[in-house]
Amino acid sequence: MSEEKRLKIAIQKSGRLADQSLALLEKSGVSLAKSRDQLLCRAENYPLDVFLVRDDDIPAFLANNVCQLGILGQNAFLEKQALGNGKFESLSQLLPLGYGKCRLSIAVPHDFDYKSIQSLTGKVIATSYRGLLAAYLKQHDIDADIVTMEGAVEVAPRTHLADVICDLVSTGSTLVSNGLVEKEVILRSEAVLVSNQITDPVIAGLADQITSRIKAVLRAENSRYIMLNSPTASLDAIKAVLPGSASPTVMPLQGRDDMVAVHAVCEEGVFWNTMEALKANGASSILVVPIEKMLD
Ligand code: PRT
Ligand code: ZN
Repeated sequence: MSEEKRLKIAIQKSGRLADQSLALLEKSGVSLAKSRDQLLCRAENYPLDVFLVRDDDIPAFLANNVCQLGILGQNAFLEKQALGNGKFESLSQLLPLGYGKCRLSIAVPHDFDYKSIQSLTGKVIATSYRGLLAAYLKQHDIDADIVTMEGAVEVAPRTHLADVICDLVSTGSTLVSNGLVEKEVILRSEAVLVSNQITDPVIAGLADQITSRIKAVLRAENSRYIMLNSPTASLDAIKAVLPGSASPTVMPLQGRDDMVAVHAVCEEGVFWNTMEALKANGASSILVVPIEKMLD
């Protein structure tokens, strides 16, 4: 009997994306043996092996076809492509995943007289993203020196290693506590699902299936099911207020000619102001519930 073909996916072993990447696979119906100490984790109920690695290694795992799918920050992926001399060109981004959001930005000390990107001419910029920074400077025709640092980029100006920095920012508190001010956003990033060019049709089928399950999970997470009663006369006004819902289901309410029940999937958040607007238009008994799974 031929050996079962298994899809292989690489995710971050530990770090900012690790927990959410694992949780996303589990929500997609893959149950994994819990050990985190090993490199490889076999799914028990799906032909999938999960490689737990450093995010920086994921593009190489894909380029060498050790894995066919990977989850990493778009920043890390694009930086590898920018530096890779074509090695990572055949990899493609399939899907943004909505977590690990950050931006790659240029920040300057608060007493730096920054007028425009031209102010960077002749300056020394410390970064862990040489490839993306160099491309950005080239695009803006700026001649500056780049110093590559693996970590603690934010201390470079204070230690006179560099004039300014280019680093990832999420809340901005690291910049503030180091007396730095964000001036240019080079890239807005989040975790992405990346794939290599899959030639085996069985593996390609598995990759498609996992990708559409992940899509469905993300859609369900962003969607809400809303139920309400509407006066028949104000149905159009209420439909107009329902966020991101093309065609709600409208049902009669027994014994009431003047009222109908409206059910809809809203593919975006339903906030208090929407509920209040629905109420102002005559809606009553408004119920908003999360959706666990969704498949078209
Ligand atoms: O061990 P391994 O190599 O796998 O992990 P790592 O240390 O290289 O990466 P990790 O876990 O720190 O980050 C993984 C990914 O998370 C990054 O590639 C980004 O896509 C994403 N991400 C999201 C971030 C941040 N937000 C972030 N804020 N990565 C790093 N930071 C750092 C940033 O470099 C700076 O030092 O956090 C600091 C700034 O944060 P704020 O909140 O103070 O602005
Ligand atoms: Zn890393």
